[in-house]
Amino acid sequence: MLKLYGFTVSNYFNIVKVALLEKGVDFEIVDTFPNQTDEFLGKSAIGKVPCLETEHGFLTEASVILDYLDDIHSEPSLYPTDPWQKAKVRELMKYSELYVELVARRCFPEAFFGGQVSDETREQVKADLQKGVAALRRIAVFSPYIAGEALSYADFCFMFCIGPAVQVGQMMFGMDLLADFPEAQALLALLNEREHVKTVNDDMQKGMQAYLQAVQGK
Ligand SMILES: N[C@@H](CCC(=O)N[C@@H](CS)C(=O)NCC(=O)O)C(=O)O
Repeated sequence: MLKLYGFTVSNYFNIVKVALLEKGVDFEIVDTFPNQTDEFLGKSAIGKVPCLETEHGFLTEASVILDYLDDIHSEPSLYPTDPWQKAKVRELMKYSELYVELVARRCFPEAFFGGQVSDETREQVKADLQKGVAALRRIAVFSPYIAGEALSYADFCFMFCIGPAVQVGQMMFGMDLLADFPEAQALLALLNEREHVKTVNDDMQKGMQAYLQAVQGK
């Protein structure tokens, strides 16, 4: 059986977890915080989660895992069959990750972990976040899903990337990234109605305390 390593608060872990649930694939969760032990580096070479254990070995990087899952469990597929439409879904996934989540992540130390980031980082993140969200908006469809009429991986990537970005926007800059973005708000409301999204979000809330204790205890 597939084993998914990670922890319930990790947004990248949750993208893969919700995909497995939506696809109805049997899998087991191995609760794991990112770490640099030799044992874990033997599974995830960079020590990050998620990491998927398969009959062939270990696989890392959320989007790579998603591709693999769609290849081995193509029903239901979370990619369009049309190559162009599939590429557009992947483009949306990239934008969510590179230009929204990874930008916001630079402020995670201050927003979530009691640290501080430099004024330069703060200003850069504020500008880049707005730029990233505006860019995503230019290529998103929202009818009602982010890539069009069909649910796809891009919806889950968007949801789990914009979530922390919105939190960073509020906590660091007192700014609501989605205030003038009703299409995104409507999509998030739609996705939050899904049974498996609710499960993932409930588990995230339950795991938050343990995670914060583990991080603060370091
Ligand atoms: N590019 C990676 C990012 C994964 C990632 O950043 N995971 C976080 C948890 S949400 C992590 O393991 N962080 C620990 C670290 O950066 O060392 C992916 O797509 O899977």
